[in-house]
Amino acid sequence: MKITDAKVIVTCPGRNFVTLKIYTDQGIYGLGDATLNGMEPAVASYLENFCIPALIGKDPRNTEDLWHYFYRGAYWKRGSVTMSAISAIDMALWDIKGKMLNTPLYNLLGGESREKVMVYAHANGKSLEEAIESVAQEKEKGFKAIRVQSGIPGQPDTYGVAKGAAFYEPAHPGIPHEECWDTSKYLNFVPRLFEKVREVFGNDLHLLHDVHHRCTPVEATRLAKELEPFHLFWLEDPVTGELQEGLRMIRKQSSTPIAIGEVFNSVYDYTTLITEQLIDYIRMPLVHGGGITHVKKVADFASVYHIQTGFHGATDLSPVNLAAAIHFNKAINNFGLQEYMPHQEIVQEVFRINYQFEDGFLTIDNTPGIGVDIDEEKASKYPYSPASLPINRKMDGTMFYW
Ligand code: KDG
Ligand code: MG
Repeated sequence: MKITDAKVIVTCPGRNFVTLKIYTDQGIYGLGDATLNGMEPAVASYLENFCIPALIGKDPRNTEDLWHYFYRGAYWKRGSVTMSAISAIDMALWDIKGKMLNTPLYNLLGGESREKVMVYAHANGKSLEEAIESVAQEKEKGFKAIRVQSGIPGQPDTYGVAKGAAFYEPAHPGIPHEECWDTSKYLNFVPRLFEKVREVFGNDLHLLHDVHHRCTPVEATRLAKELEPFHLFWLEDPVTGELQEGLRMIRKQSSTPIAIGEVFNSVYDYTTLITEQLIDYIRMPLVHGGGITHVKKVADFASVYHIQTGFHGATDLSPVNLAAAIHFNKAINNFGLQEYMPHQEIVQEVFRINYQFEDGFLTIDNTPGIGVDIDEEKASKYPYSPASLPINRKMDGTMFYW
């Protein structure tokens, strides 16, 4: 079996997606997600100029060797752009493998460890009251786990809060727009938010919160301790993950579970965090973490240390990634929770999906491979539209993490 061709499809049905399609001499093709929010053309270019020419003529069944060809074989390693490209190649090859063997992807990753995967919703509001209303709406839809983000009194912008009635989408047309941030206002407010949410909804609902990398270890430790009475399912990205040792202080002083790594792309981002048991959930998704081949190894490594998966699943990850993640989560033993921000309806004009939400869980059908397809004619009607993620400054203008 040989790879005969591959192409990159960039489309914008409401938001940008990059999809890699790999063709074989046996009429089977595979799809992989290569979307990296705000950096789509960079990944497309790496795929088109460096990866695709090297793929032609290779045997698509050799997923392990091809992963190492593009990772180990490349002198310049890691980084979100190249790892997203490798992820897409790997995902598409596993899609081909499943189609070739006429079986859904989860059967190749361990079979069925569970029938359905629990997912969490996003609730957000410009004020505490609006956030509470939003939690009620998501609970009404059947979600058993809900992430809560709220506007902070006295602070004009807050991560995770939708501007209008529309869905929360952080990327905006053109160059990055600027947001501003005040950590002390945030730290004073968030425990009050969760106190209220528990008071209104009781203890059964799983609650999550995303700090989005904005605290120092000492600030994050204070927050994790003050949130302890409200029993969060997880506190996400409490500090930036660039310094893995930064998680030690939080871990030593608080029992609030920690999830980290939606911006990670390698097992080497996780080694200290896993071996020292500094975290509880790995967030690195298939689309940015080197695909199924690499993330399976990270998940297996994590399982030895009682750490579970909690993959990133915002709307800037395509349906191809989400379907692959459902297969993955269905198969492994140490699945924790999957993020689920439903895509806008228009996305389904371009992508035919094979998963379904019901009562707080996602299920996937038995279509061979990953099971998602793309309508290229429809995709071509929605050309790439440049958009960037924001940048963030402290109130005095100092550049900060977004
Ligand atoms: O593109 C960036 C978003 O995917 C990210 O900000 C979303 O933090 C996020 C989350 O937890 O979903
Ligand atoms: Mg996040």
